[in-house]
Amino acid sequence: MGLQTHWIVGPGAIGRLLALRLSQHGQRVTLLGRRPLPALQTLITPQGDALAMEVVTRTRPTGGSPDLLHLTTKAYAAEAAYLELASRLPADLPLVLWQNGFHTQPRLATRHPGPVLCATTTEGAYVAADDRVVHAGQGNTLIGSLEGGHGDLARAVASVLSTSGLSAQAVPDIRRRLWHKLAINAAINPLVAHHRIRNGELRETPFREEVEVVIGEVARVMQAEGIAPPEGSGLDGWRALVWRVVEATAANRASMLQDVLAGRPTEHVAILGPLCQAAKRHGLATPRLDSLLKTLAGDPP
Ligand code: KPL
Repeated sequence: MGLQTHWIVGPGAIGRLLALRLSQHGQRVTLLGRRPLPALQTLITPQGDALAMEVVTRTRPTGGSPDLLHLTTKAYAAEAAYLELASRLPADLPLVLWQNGFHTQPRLATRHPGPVLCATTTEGAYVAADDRVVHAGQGNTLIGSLEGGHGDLARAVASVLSTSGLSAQAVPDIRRRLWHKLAINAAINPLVAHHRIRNGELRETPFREEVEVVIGEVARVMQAEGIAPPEGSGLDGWRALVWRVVEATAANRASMLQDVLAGRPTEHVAILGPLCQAAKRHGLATPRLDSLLKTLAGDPP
């Protein structure tokens, strides 16, 4: 399957990392954003090397359509970004969604007529300046379609990414993998954003208690949705997963806290919304998740 030209919509950390790694390995990339960006971009590798390269950066696409469209905006901006381009996209164009949470993915999978893949990544990256992205930590990316189809396409995308230095695999159960990431994000991000603390502080009183309450509610929703934790089972499996990530990211400011501190909107709707809605569908009470959703909607930036 020939995948050589990529439009990447959303020049945040993951969008730029993708753009620069793909460009570095000979793929033809157009990086699309709301404002003009310098064409000369530098990638700082995990080893500390600075790789400068020319990337086509545009505020709107020009020329023919690509082989693949990657949507790498924040979750709350994804649908609007897609709609802006939709009229000029061929009906069979494959779309890769890189958003957190589980809000955008089912909505765009229904709306887009072509194949839709979802990606979840543990690559660590941040934008250091308008012309510079730091690939801080090598991670892994999983790709698949929500209904488990389009296996050849998912394998082709994973292969292009892996060849470009971003380890990736096609998986038949991306829905489950997205909910795993969502469980981690739901247990960590809203609390650290609300209390304005680093991830590791969640281990201390009084936050530890709050995390446990959230994990308990998340575990009940997951059970009702038929989603098992990646290791172990039930509540203990979810607790082990969340506390392992808290430990591993103890010194970090989570993405939602960074958004709050920068005065940007947060992804609370994409992360907490699907859990609260699933709870309602199953007749479960999730008072702590509901109140975090409400609080974050009203928190001053
Ligand atoms: O993914 C994360 C984020 O910052 O968004 C972590 C650190 C794992 C917490 O949810």
